Formats: sequence, C-alpha cells, structure tokens
Amino acid sequence: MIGDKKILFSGMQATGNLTLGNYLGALKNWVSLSDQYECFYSVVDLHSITVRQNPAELRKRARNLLTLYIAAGLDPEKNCIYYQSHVSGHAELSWILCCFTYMGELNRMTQFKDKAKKHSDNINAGLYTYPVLMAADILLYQADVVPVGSDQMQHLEITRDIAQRFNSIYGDVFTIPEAYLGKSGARIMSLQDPSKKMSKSDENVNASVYLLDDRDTILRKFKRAVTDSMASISYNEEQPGIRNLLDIYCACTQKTPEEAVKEFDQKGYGEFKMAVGETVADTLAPVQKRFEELSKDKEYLDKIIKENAEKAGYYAGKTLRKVQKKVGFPERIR
Ligand code: ATP
Ligand code: LTN
Repeated sequence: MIGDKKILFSGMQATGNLTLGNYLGALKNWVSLSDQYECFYSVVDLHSITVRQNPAELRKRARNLLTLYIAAGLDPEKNCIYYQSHVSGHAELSWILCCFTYMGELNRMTQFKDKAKKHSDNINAGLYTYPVLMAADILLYQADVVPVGSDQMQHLEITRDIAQRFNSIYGDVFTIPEAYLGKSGARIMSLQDPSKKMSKSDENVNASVYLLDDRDTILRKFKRAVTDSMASISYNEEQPGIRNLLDIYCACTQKTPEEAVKEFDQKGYGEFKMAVGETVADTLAPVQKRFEELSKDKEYLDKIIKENAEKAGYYAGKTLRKVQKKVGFPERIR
C-alpha cells in the first residue's frame, strides 16, 4: 500500500508502433484504473534489448511510447510514468531473483520458446531470463495488481512462484501480485487475419491500425479489412472478421454487441466497415492531438521523466535495500 491505495504495476515494450489493440486492450484499461490505485507504468526498455534493436530507433520509440501513455490519458502527476532503464533497481533485483529461479521453470516459458524460434540467430541469456526481469519489475514496487494480456499470465505465475519462494525463506518481503485481466472483448484481432491477434510486430502494415495513423490511413485499412461472404452482420464465431469489427466498434463506443448488431442491421459490409473506421479515427483523434502537443513540449516531458524516475527510484530503493539485507549483503557505510 502507498497511503490508502493498493499498488498497480504494468509496462509495455517500445518494440514497434503501438496499435489499436494495445490501446483498447491495455492503455485504455490503465487509464480507467488509474484513480483507484497508486500506479507505476513503465516503458520497459531493458526488456527490449533481448531482441536486437537499432539504438536511435529504440530511443525514439521509447520516448514516443512514454508520450503516448500521457496522451492516452494517464496523468503523469498522479501516475508514475518512467523508463525502466532509469531505475537501476530493476536490473539489480533481477540478478538476485535469478538466483531464486530454476532453469526448469524458465524452460517451460512458452514466450521464450516462441521468441527463440523467431530469433534463432540470437537466443541470448537475456531472452531466457526475461520473465525474471519482469518479476523484478513487479516485486520491486510491491505491486498488488498487474494488468496484463492473457499471453503474459505464465510470466505472472512465475513471478508469484519466485515471490513465494523468497518469502518462505526470508519472511514476508514481497507482496504476492494478482493478475488483472481486462474484458475478453478487448482482444483485438488482425484486420487481415482475424484468427491472429493484432500485434505491433506484424509485418503486414494493413493488419494493424497504429495509434498515430492518420484518418485516411485508418479508413483505408478498415476498407480492406478481411470479412466473409455471408453478407450478414451478426456476432458469432463463424464470422470472426465481422465479430472483430464489432468488438472494435463496441470498445470505442461502449455499446454492447447486441446494440451494435441492431444498429447495422440491413447495412452492407462496405458501409459497416466505413462506420467502424470513422469511429476509430474519432476515438484516436484526441489522443493524436495531445501527442503532437506533448511532443513539442520537450521541457515538460523532460521534467516528467526526471521527476517520475526519482519517484520510482525511491520506492524501488526501499524494496531493494530490504532484499539485499535479507540475502546477507553487507550494510553500506554512509
Ligand atoms: P509484439 O508484437 O511486440 O509482441 P504486441 O502488440 O503483441 O507486441 P505487447 O507489447 O505484447 O503487444 O503487449 C502490450 C499490452 O497490449 C499488453 O497488455 C497486451 O495484453 C496488450 N495487447 C497487445 N495486443 C493486443 C490485442 N490485439 N488486443 C488486446 N490487447 C492487446
Ligand atoms: N512482458 C510484457 C511487458 C512487461 C510487463 C512487465 C507487463 C515487462 N514487465 C511487468 C506487466 C508487468 C509484455 O510483453 N507485454
């Protein structure tokens, strides 16, 4: 707890440009939780280098991501929005936790297996210990809740296991975090293949709507969205393309699928797709406008970056010192 509030931690990698899926499935949720909890939202750049990155591009993307957190509605005066690499405690705790994690556990991680297949020329130790760094992120702030997508559940489970193992040896050091899974309707699928989730690393640019796409691009992508030949707008599993468009529409308008189906009853696919595109463009317009404004205000952003890194560092330091003492590191002479 910080004051009378429970603690929330989450983060995103600055790999690729944020998509509508990241926005509707994660960021928007974060904003709705931000009053209720004491929140830490990190740009997890240490995680990003588990895959080879172009340094200038990574720096730019990380800044854009941090700016988008704010543009999407997270108030940086209330939420701690910061770069993971600015708080050295993440790496320090990660090392200690590595010594409390078994290789057998890490061998079971499906994301590691997938990424190792995808990047077979660079299966580095960081990719392997990625979940331990994620555990350090969460445990460093004594987080009670962690909003994550279902693909990250396995990483949250290992975080809980590591924390419980540590606590059982040294006493109550870490809060055991709970996952916070968003609504299932918030899983947005690719516009080109509705059996695959919309993802920022998809090579087909028409598959994803990016948060910073302009209106014409958004409309064009929806116009090209894959549907079916059933010529009926209804919400069911046989029509995954239409269902995805309805999910997107509902997530933007807060309507239920039933209401949306009624609204588009008797309408053709062309008209329906344009209406969804318009709605998405209208939803993203204020975020884009705020992003442009913020990007121009270097001084303000720099101040936020500095102050929030200090705030995160303060809380991280408290946990880290406790852990260092528990495992037996000598006290620092001040
Ligand atoms: P990558 O392609 O690099 O794996 P990604 O687009 O799949 O990236 P992540 O960085 O893995 O996104 O996830 C960031 C956050 O966005 C997570 O909380 C995740 O659950 C959420 N998210 C990602 N894609 C979607 C999606 N298609 N629908 C809903 N939520 C999503
Ligand atoms: N692995 C996560 C990003 C991430 C994260 C975290 C999420 C890194 N550290 C801590 C929640 C809590 C991802 O790829 N979505």
